[in-house]
Amino acid sequence: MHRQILRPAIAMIELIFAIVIMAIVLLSAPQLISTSTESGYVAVQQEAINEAASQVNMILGYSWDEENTNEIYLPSVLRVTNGDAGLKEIGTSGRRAGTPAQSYRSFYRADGADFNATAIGTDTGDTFNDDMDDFNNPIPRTLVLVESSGSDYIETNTTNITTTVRYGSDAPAGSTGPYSNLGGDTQISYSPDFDSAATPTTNIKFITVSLTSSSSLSELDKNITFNAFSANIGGYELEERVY
Ligand SMILES: [Ca+2]
Ligand SMILES: [Ca+2]
Ligand SMILES: [Ca+2]
Repeated sequence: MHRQILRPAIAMIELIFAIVIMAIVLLSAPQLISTSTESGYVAVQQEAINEAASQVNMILGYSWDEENTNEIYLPSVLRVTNGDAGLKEIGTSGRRAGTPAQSYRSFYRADGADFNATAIGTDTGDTFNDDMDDFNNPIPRTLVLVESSGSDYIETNTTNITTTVRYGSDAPAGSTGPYSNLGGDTQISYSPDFDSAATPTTNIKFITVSLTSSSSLSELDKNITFNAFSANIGGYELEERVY
């Protein structure tokens, strides 16, 4: 027997639901468009933040000072003029307080020479940047430009990236120092004060990468700063372990 199920094409209640849903979709459309424009701003900003973060990481990968750039030798700890007293060489040991005698971290290079840390900036004979402070560049460079051409973009925005490398205070924080009092101190804390400048030369270099953008759009009108520091501790070699 042939059975047929009869069903109306569309029930009135379904039609009402469909109309209501369409109305909700249409109501939220302007909101979706505005959200996607804002996420475009965020994408531009995120791009700039990534660029600044990789700039910091890139600089941290370079030699601490020009006097550490000789690739024939393992970098030595450099002498500084305005460092914390506790970070000086103990006698003529070549070492700081607390540095094991077996450590590579010495004030003397393998050939017996020792060196003073140099001034911030590029150095005589540099054909390219080869140490951290060579990247000190107070002149901002344009990082991102959102063109305002036609109706595709709403705002022209220029984000500037500024990189500074400078000497900072290497003094221990609070009353926990000095560093040389190793018998008495179980903990020595250091809090970098990136707002202050130290008279060169010290055992710490501050690296600051700032993003500045001015815009009538609050989403883009933001300043973002990355700070990092690197210490004058010389280099080390990995020992080979034979099994
Ligand atoms: Ca050089
Ligand atoms: Ca250099
Ligand atoms: Ca330099």
